[in-house]
Amino acid sequence: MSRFAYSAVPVIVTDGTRNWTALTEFSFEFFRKLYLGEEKEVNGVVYYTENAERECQFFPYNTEFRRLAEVLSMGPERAEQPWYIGWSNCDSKVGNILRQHYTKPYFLPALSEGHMVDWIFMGKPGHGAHMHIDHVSHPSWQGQIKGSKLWTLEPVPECYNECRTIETVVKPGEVIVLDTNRWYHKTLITGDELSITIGSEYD
Ligand SMILES: O=C(O)CCC(=O)C(=O)O
Repeated sequence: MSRFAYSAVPVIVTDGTRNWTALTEFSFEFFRKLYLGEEKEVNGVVYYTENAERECQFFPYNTEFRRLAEVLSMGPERAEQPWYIGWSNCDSKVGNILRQHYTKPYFLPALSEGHMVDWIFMGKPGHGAHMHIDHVSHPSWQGQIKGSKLWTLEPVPECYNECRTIETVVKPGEVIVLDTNRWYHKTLITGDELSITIGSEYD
């Protein structure tokens, strides 16, 4: 706890997703069905019953998408092109289903509070998030469900004498714990699999 959980020292826990069924269950198709429901085609037009009643934040990064539903309903031609996005889930019905497939990582202190808002990042190899620092309330954990993600971490100026730039690849099944308020960070999906991660803040 003192060395990692609240020290702002980044750490990767290689068995951090122990017992999570998310590793076998989560996929693009899983999220499509979860958020959009079954698709119906009427006169050549595809309709979805949108399941999520509440939308939360959506990060389009370098894409034209404005909503998660646009991503999840894109056609095969668009899916071939570059895309990387992130969103947070505020819908309790969806959240309850997501949480059947993962728990707060086992290594976090029992008394630490998980936040009910989950963050999901998904997208193709060769893409990721630009370098930035967050202004959120707490440090975060992020579980790598599918694909591999290269993280580049740059220290804040106050720590230049003691901290160094870190580059590390997080692989499926691993969890990165990072204070994104204190480390500038950017990501790049490596390998050739779609990347899917789920994460949350903790205190
Ligand atoms: O997972 C990613 O690709 C980006 C995550 C991120 O930038 C964040 O959590 O602030």
